[in-house]
Amino acid sequence: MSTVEINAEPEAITIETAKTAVVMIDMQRDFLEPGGFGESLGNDVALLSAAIEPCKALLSTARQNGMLVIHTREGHLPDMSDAHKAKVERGDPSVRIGQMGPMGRILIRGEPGQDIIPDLYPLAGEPVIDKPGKGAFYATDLQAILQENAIENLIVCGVTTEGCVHTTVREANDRGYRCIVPGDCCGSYIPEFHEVGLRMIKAQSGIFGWVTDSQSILTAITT
Ligand code: C5J
Repeated sequence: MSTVEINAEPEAITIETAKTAVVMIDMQRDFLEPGGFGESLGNDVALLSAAIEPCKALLSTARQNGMLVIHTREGHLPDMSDAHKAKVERGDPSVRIGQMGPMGRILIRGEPGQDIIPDLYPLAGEPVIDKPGKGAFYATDLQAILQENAIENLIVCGVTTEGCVHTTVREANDRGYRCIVPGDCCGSYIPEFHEVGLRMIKAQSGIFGWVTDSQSILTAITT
């Protein structure tokens, strides 16, 4: 473990790797895989899967350097007692949360489509947080896990940039965590939202955090 400086915007940031966790947000089959729920809605999943290789490289380096790696999956209990009506009752009734999709019930825990893609699958012992909301802190153990591990900084990757990544970064920022977002490790079905989402994080002297790319993090950690 070491203290490293990462090239980032709006400015470089120095972190202790021992106090930094990598958080992989919702890299789930239904969002990323051809034939999944995301694609069935007419989305181009290639816009999301471009993040897989950079995430793989980052995960590998983080693991080799003993950093804490945490994964999240958006999803609800099979009885949907944790799914607000306001979240469920939108869009075409046949493709709502809980309905049968191409890879099982949509966004229901334990269904094949709700699981993490094989390329980024958690290793034994890495925390996997099933979250009912967009943000990873809402109704989960995330904060307790971070506190137990004395974590101060988060490297936040995943999908979608403007959805669950952004909500998590905002929640983390309000709780005092420094968030570093490698843009190439994130993705959105709407490229404009990806770009603007990243700009919003680093605007106003880093109002929500720092934006960088995977190579800058790998270079900082490995040299
Ligand atoms: C994620 C969503 N993961 N937008 N979900 O961003 O519903």
